[in-house]
Amino acid sequence: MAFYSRVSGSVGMITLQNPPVNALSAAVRQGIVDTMHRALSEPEVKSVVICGQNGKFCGGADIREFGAKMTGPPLVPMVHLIEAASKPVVAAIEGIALGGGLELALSCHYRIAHSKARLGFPEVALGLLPGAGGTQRLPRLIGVPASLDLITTGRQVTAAEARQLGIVDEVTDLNAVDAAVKFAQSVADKSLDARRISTYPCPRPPDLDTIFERAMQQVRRSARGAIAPGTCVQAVHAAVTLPYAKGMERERELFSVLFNSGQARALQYYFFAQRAVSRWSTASGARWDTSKPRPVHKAAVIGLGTMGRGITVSLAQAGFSVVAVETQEKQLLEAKQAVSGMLERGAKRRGVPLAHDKIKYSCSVQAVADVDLVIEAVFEDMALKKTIFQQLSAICKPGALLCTNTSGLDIDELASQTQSPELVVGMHFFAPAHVMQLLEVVYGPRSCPEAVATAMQMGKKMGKVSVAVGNCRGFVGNRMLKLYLEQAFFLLEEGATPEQVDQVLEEFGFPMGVFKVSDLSGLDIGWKVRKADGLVLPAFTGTSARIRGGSRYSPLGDLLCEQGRFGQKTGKGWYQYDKPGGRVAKPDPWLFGFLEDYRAQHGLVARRIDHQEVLERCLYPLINEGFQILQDGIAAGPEDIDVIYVLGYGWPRHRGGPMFYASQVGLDKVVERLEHYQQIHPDVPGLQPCRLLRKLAAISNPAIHKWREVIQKPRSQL
Ligand code: 3H9
Repeated sequence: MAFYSRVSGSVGMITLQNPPVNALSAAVRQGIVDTMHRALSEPEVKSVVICGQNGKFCGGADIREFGAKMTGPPLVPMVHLIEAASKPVVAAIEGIALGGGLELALSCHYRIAHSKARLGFPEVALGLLPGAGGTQRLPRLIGVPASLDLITTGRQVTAAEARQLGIVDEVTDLNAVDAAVKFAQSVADKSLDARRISTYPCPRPPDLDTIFERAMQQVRRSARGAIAPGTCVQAVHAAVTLPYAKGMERERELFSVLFNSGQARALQYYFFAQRAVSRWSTASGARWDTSKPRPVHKAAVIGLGTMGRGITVSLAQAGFSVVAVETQEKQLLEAKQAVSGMLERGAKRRGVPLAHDKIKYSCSVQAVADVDLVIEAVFEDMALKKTIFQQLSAICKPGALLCTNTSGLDIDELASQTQSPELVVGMHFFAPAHVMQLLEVVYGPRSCPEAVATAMQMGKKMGKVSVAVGNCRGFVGNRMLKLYLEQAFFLLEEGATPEQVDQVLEEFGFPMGVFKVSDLSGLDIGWKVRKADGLVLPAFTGTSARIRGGSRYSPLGDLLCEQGRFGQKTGKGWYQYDKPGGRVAKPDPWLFGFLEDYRAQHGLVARRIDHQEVLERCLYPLINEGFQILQDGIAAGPEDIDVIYVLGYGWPRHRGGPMFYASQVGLDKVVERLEHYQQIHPDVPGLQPCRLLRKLAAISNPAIHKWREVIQKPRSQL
């Protein structure tokens, strides 16, 4: 709601009250309308200040209300009421003025911001556009190019930048509400004619068409199929080309298209999913609210390859003292140089404080004796990791947490090498570790709740979104990815090309198709793992070359590696590149010949595979594995899986994540298509719908937030 008070005799104060971010719920909107009328009717009141409780102006429309029927006064008439007021209205912006919150501020006649406040229009990230006049007022205030930047990207600006752009009138380091009250008193008698932004003409730059064409191209390039950014451009276009009232009509039409779209639903689901994963729980019943993290001041990283370097940078930038260990002197020197470069680039590009002095380098594992937490980041080699964990267990001080950055090996096996298996957890970072936002925190059956809580909190301090997952081969992300990769290989065997598969996946919204990603990360990585798993057999012909453990297996990746085609690094992989290390993928005629020979050798007849089959064959087995993961209790809920896929694997955010996508497609349809493909390819693994998926599909597609009720029932009942 909104609370009304009178300060200094003549200033009516409206305080928004809706924790945690004073979002504009129906009650708050009603409160603003009622208190505005009151302030305008009280003769003693000469001016009005609008502020938010608890140091936060307003986080925008209340997203929690979006799914329900609209009640209370709408936002647009509310902002018009404020702008049309006969008494000056001043916004006192502390903390945040976002989305509808900034629109509320723009309807006021003046804006005073605290120096630490952040302002912006993040609607685009929710699949929306600023729909309470933001697309029409902002361009009138700060011009078209700056408005396009803020509205299409959702970028938030500091108070200082807002002042520079002309969004706020004053910035203060002192109490912004007190400053606003003083300001309101000083302008009490001033004319408001020049203060109503809706009456301003919209600046019309001479190169208007070029600006909009460029903006459209830019959003098309980066949006990967998301419709909101382009629609934001159209709404700003209306501000320049139409009178205000007509522009508002256009804004309403465009907002309504977005609001009712599946993409907005997906993005809003994702907004809450990303927050829900911090309220983690484990299969053994440990929980975020009952488990206390241990203090960590000093951490160590063992192994300074690509991952170890990124983790070191991330830790140092988060303010931790780091001992970085690499036993080979030459590699230590190289790593030191690389880490310095990464820190400098971080400082230059993102303004992160330089943190060279936080890192001590050493060639000896003994140097980690006094740290609170170690992250092992050596090669994916179980024997090597086991030796390191034995050493760490002997060297580290009692109570130190021992973490591994393995991307899929057994945490429990590593824990069993130590004297305190309860202090062992996985911290699975994604490359490049100082950039990627995702951290899978993997708990083993013996990991104690404090160890999980500590790793989760460490991730948060490093600016990551941490997701707690159980221990199994590949954990959540890579376990599901295996199914996706396998299907892509099978599609090549059956007649598809890497370009065709990649194109379908890129049109779906992945930044890169599966084969381009494979070339980028290096085909040899998977090859090493498959070799260690005994899957790579010496070359021989016959059907057994394509069978492992009774299931169909495609050795295509292995055969490419045998040819030295490791991807970008060797200039050849699924595609060809102009040189080793080249980035631009070109179809390779050699590969077409190779695939033809391969098919001929194995008696496979190439067929035409359509777009839909490529998509369903790649995505549905991955989704099915997601349900199996839920069934096994490896992930607590669909949100965990979706956040992992969006942040770690390039799943398009506007499709919500694989589990949300499945809920939109319809679980019965996913089951039906999997069964269809299973009938045609009975030897292909991963096509049999799992019990949980079948069960949920059978109870007529419950909404995704209801799945947990089914999942949480004892597994025997699934
Ligand atoms: C809009 O305004 C449309 C209009 O243009 C037109 C309409 C016609 N509503 O992120 P945090 C909750 S669209 C409801 O962990 P932080 C959030 O769920 C809106 N709840 O904290 C969480 O709840 P819980 C445009 C909201 O400090 C808690 O607050 N506005 C809203 O890291 C804390 O959030 C946006 O898109 C909301 N609007 O970051 C702003 N916002 O504790 C979106 C937050 O139960 N919000 N909550 O998990 C944000 O960007 C960040 O939450 C914010 C705080 C920067 C505000």
